[in-house]
Amino acid sequence: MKTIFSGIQPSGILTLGNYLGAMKHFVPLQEEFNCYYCIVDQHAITVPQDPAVLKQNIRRLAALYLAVGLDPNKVTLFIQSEVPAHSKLGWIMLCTSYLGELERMTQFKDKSDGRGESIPGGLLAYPPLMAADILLYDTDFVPVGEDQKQHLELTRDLANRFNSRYGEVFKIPEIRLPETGARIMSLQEGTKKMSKSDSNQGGFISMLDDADTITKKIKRAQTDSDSSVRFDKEAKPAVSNLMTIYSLCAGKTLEEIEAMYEGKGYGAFKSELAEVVVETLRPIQERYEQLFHSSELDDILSDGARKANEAANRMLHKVEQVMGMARV
Ligand code: ATP
Ligand code: LTN
Repeated sequence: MKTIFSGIQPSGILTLGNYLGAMKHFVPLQEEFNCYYCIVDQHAITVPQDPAVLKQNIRRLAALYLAVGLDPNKVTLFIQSEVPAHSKLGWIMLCTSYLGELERMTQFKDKSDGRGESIPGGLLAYPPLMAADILLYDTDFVPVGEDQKQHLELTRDLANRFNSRYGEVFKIPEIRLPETGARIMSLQEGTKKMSKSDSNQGGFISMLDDADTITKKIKRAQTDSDSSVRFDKEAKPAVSNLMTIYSLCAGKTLEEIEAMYEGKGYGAFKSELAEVVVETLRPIQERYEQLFHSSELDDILSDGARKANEAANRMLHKVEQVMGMARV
């Protein structure tokens, strides 16, 4: 059986972009693959986090993973910091990296922008830690959104570099991008990806937003200058983004959506889009509420950490052996 690994940061409440670009695709994969899904709290602390909020976001993310339909009997769901091999291999991967390649990462440049002399070192070390996450499990495929493409390429480079120094230890993982929805854009700024850490709340729909909030955010979403509901990423990026969301939530093609709203303008389109999004999130939110407060959630995470530790320690040991760091 081939192996899947993916991670999501508990750096806020997940957005519709996280769901459509990543989490939604995790569910069918559990039927065919050996899946590891991780709450990457050590990645989240690369920018300052409030302890109480972080704690809550970790639990929220765990509950959401299950609420979308992941089955703990089929997948290993765990918290990164509960598996120390991640930070140990992360250090080794950092030592395998070159400063130049880390400084070239777009996410590093975006997140360090405007911080002057106070750029946290963790932002630079972020991709080697992500490489460690993936390489610990002999991963074949990594399902992520498009923003992670560069990090995946670096992971492959680091794995190859390590292998050519020490022998074939790591499997070289491949990225798996969704066909559509790999990059859902902000509702307010069409050139920025929808992001849970956006300071502009109107830019994203959170997976836990109530119906009123979702409707308001969609009504206020940016549109393009003419009033036709037509898909054209270049000329009409804002409406095309809303149409992508519609298509993924309702299971309709873009052509079907164009036909439905021909001659109708944005008003009708937006109010029906709001309904479609509310209905997509409603069953997830209901299951989420039950899971968040359950002790079952803790049992699942403990069991996940146990299974992940077992697999990760095996790989870490192999790495330390070839490097001359293990006594046995
Ligand atoms: P942050 O804003 O804190 O940097 P984020 O919202 O970008 O976080 P991550 O936790 O880093 O989210 O990403 C989780 C997964 O969601 C990744 O696979 C990522 O590629 C995907 N993803 C994030 N934003 C989008 C988006 N706007 N469209 C599609 N996929 C996305
Ligand atoms: N960098 C990713 C989160 C992440 C991840 C991973 C994704 C950390 N480790 C391993 C896939 C595999 C992000 O920002 N979305």
